[in-house]
This record gives sequence, structure tokens and C-alpha cells, in this order.
Amino acid sequence: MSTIPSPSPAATPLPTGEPSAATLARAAERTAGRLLAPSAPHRLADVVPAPQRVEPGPVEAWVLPSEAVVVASADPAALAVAEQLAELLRPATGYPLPVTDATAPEPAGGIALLLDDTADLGAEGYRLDINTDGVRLTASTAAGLFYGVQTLRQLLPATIESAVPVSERWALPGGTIIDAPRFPYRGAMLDVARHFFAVEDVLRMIDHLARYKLNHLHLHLTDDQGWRITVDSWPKLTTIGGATEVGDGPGGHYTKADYARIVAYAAARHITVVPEIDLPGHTNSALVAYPQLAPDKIAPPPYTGTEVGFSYVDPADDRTYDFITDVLGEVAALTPGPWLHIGGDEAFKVKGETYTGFVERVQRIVADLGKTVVGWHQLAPAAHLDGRVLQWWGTNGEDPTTADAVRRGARLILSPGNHAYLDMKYAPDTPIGHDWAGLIDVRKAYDWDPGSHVADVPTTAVLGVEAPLWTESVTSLTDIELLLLPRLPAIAELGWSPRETHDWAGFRDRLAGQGPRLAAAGITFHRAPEIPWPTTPTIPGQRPAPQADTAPR
Ligand code: TNX
Repeated sequence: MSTIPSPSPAATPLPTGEPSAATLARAAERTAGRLLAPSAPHRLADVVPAPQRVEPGPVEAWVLPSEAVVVASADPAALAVAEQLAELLRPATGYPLPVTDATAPEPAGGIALLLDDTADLGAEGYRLDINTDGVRLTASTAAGLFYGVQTLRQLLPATIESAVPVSERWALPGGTIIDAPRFPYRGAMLDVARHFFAVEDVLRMIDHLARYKLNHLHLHLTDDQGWRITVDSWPKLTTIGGATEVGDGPGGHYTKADYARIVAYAAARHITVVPEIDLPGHTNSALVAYPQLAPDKIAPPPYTGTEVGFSYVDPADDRTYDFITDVLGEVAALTPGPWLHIGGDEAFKVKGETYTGFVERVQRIVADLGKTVVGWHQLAPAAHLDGRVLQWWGTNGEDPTTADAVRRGARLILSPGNHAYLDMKYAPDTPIGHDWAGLIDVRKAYDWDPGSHVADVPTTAVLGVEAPLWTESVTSLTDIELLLLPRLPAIAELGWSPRETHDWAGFRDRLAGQGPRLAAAGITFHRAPEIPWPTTPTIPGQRPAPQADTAPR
């Protein structure tokens, strides 16, 4: 089998009158022999995260033809998802896949995307029907269509992830999937403060989130080692506070345009950005830039180590709250999503009523900006405020203080340190990462239930899950991917899939099927030994992806 000789698939549709791509593929196969292992037929249920309901039909119902059209409801949001689908499929197939609209889209031998607000599928649900006539995807919202597209993508052969054309039978299993998430909040966090990451790296991480139907990206924008977002009214936060990071690196920061680019890229993938300004601790970089915020009004030296808990803004000075109002106001104005995360963790030097008084004042600033406050669960003892969300990162589910805050109205995002922390090592020999919360192999990341994890917190108070990636030891995109994959899909499944589908053996096998996809897409992942990874197909013309713990540093 050979590649279709075209470096730019979208630009070179097969001319009419020429043999079809399928004919070409067969001819190429005969003459060149097969370089690729035959693609095993995919089962309709081979999807991560596991869908709510799968009704399999014929093992192979339909093969995407080279002349397929993607037809969508005549609505800009539906057409945008149709275009995203076509963009996903064009590079590997080399097919033109034109996108058209219709009032009542029908597959007609291609793919139809229907936006139907009378469909009873929920805000993020979708229905996918695959039969001999093609693919029909139905949802009440563009987000639902987008998630259906992610499922469809996983049902095609793994080589669909190739950036260059591959000769392949683009076969799909038949049947129906009806799917919707268990929890409304499914997220991951990237700490861009300990080490700064370029916008492109963040965009690539957003792609990984989208693949597994996550819908929130939490950016930890400030910490002792660096301040990463421009604040016009306090410019030295970035010019001085942004110029450092852990170790000797140059740091960096996002301009407002950079941040807007991240927000827009995420929004196009139905992902909401949750910005965090960590207060009152984790603020050394701000104190270096503006000593008047410091309790002793003396600028501390810049900090590039990895200790925590030593810095804090002066809770007794009104100017601190003016600063916070300005900063949160500017960040809120750049952020279309409802959330503002105010940190609150490890403020070891601001105790008792001073701490709760500070938090209550900052919670009100957030509410006055029209945003919903999120903070680490250390916020729990402070007074409740409408809508408040606590991000729980404990390692022991017996937490009466958090349970009490929930009784007073708080909702929880679950990020248990010993299951969901992506900066923990997989095994003692993982080259980067921490182990203070223990080692987290894929099974440990998967085997817990967000709905019942914290004692005396009912499932109804759980907004969802988030996998945080702290970056004290993470310095490159390769590092990010190594720690993210394949644990992110485990956390994504806990956030999306109904509890009844929870099954380690089944998950392990479905996850194994992701290996060739990630490899074909050139994405680094940890070849966790407990997962039965299949042999990765070689895609002609593409460098093999780095795959091991030993990825180049
Ligand atoms: C604890 S988790 C922290 C972070 C560190 C992390 C390292 C949390 C809210 N605070 O400041 O980066 O541990 O794992």
C-alpha cells in the first residue's frame, strides 16, 4: 500500500474522470504491497470516553467514499463543526470532503450533521447513526455535534490521524450511539507559572482535551515564580514579575492578544478557559514587581525554586484589594466563561479569621464582576457565596471541612492529588514529576468514583473532575504530553461516562486502541506497561512519534 502522491490533500482533489481513490488504493496495494498492517475492524464500542449507550449493527456498515460530502444544518454553528470534521478527515484521506448546508440534511452516501433543538439529547449529548447510507449525527447544540465528531473520528482506522494521505479503507462499524456526559465540568489544568509555555503549546494541549471531550482548561496564570498575564493597570506584573520561572529560564507572559487567542481556540472546541490568579499566597512574583503589596512593604528577591507557602499579599492593607479588583477586573473582561479561580491554597502565613476574611472579600469582588468564584478547597471555611465552587485536591476523602462547605451550598470539582494529579510520576523511574501524593499509574488514575469520593458529599454536589498538571519539573511540550497521556483519557472517562460503564479491563483495552492514533498524530505518550498497546502502524513519510519514558529532554 502506498500514499496517495499529494503533499497537500485539500488542494488536490482527484480530477473527475480519474479512477476513484479506492481504485487507486487497490492498485497501489497490488503493486507496492502492504506497508501497513491491515486495520482491524473497529467495534462501535471502542471509544474513549465510553459512550452512554451503544447499539451495534453490522461490523462494517459503510466505507467513506472519496466523493463524500459533509452536509450540515444551515446554521453557522453546525456548519463550523462540519468544517472541523472535514478538516480532521482531509489530511489522511486526501479526499476533498466539501461542506454544504441543507434544511434537512441527509447522509446520502456521505455524512450529515443535524442541529435539532427538539432532539432530547441535552446540552452536550449527541446521537450517531451509521448505516449503509452513511453517517447521521444529531445533536441539540453545536457542542453535541462536536462531541459526536470526536466519537466518529475514533471509529475510523487509526491512520485517520495521519497528517499525510494514507491509502486505507475508511470503514466504519454500523449501529447507533446515544451519548451524553455524566458531569458538566470536565477539565485539565496547566501551570504556566512555574514554567512558561508558548501559546502554540497551550493550543496543542487544547486539542488533546477536545479529543477526549473535556470542556474546561484551567490556566494557573500566577505563582511565586512568575506572573503570566498582562494587566494594563499594573504593568510591572509581567515586565518584572513575568521575567522568571523555575530554574534559569527566561519566563514569559501572555499579552492580552495571546490570551484572547487561547480563549478563542478553546471556544471553537467547546472548551471554556478558567483563569486562576492565585491569592493570597503564591504571590512572590507580584511582590517583586509591587512591594507595596507585601506585608513588610519590602520587595523580596525573585524566586525560582520550588518551595511553597512563604509569600502572601498584605491582607490588612486596602490597597491589596484595589490591586485584586483591578487584576480580576481585567482578567474577567478578557474571559467569556463564567469562572474566575482565586487559588487560596497553601497560604500558610495567612491564618484563621485573617484568611477567611480575605477570602470573603475576594469572593465578593468576583461576584461584583458577574463571575462565579472557584478556589482550591482551602477556601472551604469561608462564608458561602452563591454558586461558589471548591476544587478538592486532597488525598483522603474524609474531609469534614469541605463536606460542611458543601452543606452550606458549595459545589465541588474533584482533583484528588493521588488519582488526578498529572504531575505525579507513573512509576519510580518516570524521568520527571513528583511523588508527594504517591505514584499514579493509569489504573490509579482510573479507579475512583468522583460521585462518591469525598465522604458526606452527594453526587449532586459534584460539578465534575479536573486533572491538574503542575510544572515545576515540566519544561517542554514533550514533557506535558508524557504526563498527560494516557492518564488524561482516564480522567476524561470519569467525567463523561456513566458509572455503569466503569470497568478497568474494558477501559484498558479501549485505551490500548488510542496508542496507534496518538502515534499516527505524532503525539508523545507514556507506553504504560499495564496497557496492551498494539503494534503501531508505520505511516509512510512520517517520523515515528517519540513514545517512551525516555523521550528526549
Ligand atoms: C501543591 S495543589 C500545590 C502546587 C504545587 C503542587 C505540586 C495545590 C493547590 N498546590 O502549588 O505545584 O502541589 O504537586
